[in-house]
Amino acid sequence: MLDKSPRPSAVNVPNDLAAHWMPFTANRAFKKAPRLLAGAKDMHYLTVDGRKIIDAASGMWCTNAGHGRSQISAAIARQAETLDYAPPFQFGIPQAFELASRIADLAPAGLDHVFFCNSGSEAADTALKIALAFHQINGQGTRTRLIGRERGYHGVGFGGTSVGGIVSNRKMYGTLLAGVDHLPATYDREKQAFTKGEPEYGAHFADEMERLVNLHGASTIAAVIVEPMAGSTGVLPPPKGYLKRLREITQKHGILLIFDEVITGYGRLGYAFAAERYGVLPDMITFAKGVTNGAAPMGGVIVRDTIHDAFMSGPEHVVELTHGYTYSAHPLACAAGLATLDIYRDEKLFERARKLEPKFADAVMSLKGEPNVVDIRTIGLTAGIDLAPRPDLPGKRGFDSLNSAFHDNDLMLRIAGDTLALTPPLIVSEDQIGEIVGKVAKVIRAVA
Ligand code: PXG
Repeated sequence: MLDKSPRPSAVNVPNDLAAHWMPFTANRAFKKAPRLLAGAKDMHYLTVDGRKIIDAASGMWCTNAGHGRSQISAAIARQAETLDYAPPFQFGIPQAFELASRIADLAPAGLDHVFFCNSGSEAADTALKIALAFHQINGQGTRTRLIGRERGYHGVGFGGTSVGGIVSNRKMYGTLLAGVDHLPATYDREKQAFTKGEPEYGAHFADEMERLVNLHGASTIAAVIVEPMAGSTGVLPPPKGYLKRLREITQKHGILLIFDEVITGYGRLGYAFAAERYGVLPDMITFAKGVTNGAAPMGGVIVRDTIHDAFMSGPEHVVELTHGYTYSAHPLACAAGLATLDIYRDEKLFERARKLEPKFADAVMSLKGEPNVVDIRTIGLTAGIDLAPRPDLPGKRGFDSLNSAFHDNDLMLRIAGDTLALTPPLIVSEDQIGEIVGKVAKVIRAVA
């Protein structure tokens, strides 16, 4: 039970929730009306007051196989009993090598090596550092510029924040990394509104990469990082042909292309990775979240053999890449990852997402015409629903939706400003899709 005993607190809250400064949360509002979770099973969370709420967010884009998978928790427990921790520098555990091989097998051919870390943020920073180091050992040390994209999200490290394209995440943190530039976002509501899947309009946004090359010089640019589908800023599917064109331009100029697949990896778009869906081979793929079904923190970077191999020279006793984390390839995360990949394979969850995609898209698109709905985008088992902002209060209608969903409609969704994001576990049934969409309609009416 929640301890409600009075304690001195720095802020005026109704209970003892003061000490925990919550991440990316409106803390004062939360502590006045907490959204507290106590359990989870399959498609549902259980609240501390005993309500069962349907999870239309996979927690936070993590639990693609649904909650409370005993195969995963048993694997973690077994691993904790057998080998709780092992140093990942200069020592190894078999599970880390096995998991890396399994992940490389799922990735497109040529992406054969996996560097482990603990989160999507670390994965982004790791990929950017590998890109810089690669050019240096490849004799092209002038390639130091990093290119991101407006409305991109690559976590909260200084690297990821710098290449990220969300002003509120950037503006408080000084000058960030030097030498970073951004592509424009790929969204144009007038031309794309209410599209299922990849919009026809917008491949030309990739040509902006040529403009950046002309501005800065190809010999100064190390890498471009993009999410194949921008998730955090409200589900922006890539325009048809956009990613292919970005690949062609980067390849022509010797610039590495990094796909941030923290959200799109492990089935969200119906494939192991979006790179497969789009038939585009990047130089690196970052992943996190779904790799362990959210049950243990883990992230990583899948690297092209040519890049990896370039590091494997020099005296053999010398560390080839001076980078890594105390918890890289943590035993509990490796155990969770192996059990998770078993479930994805045995239950064919990526294929399931692919099959459900048209039904999911039709169901969500039926919300067109509800009050204040100005756009709906769907892709894989994910959708973004844009609500018109309340006058002079951007983000308030979205925030009210989160609360209406949780407190009044037994629904968990994600919000990005005034956009509602739906991204249910891939085990969701057709009936449950209908239930979720019905609840979302009620939420939208409640905040009208
Ligand atoms: N890259 C991408 C594409 C992400 O979506 C990260 C990196 C950072 O991962 P970590 O593990 O460091 O948080 C993310 C994280 C949302 C939401 O509501 C999305 C994320 C995190 C929190 C909320 O859309 N994505």
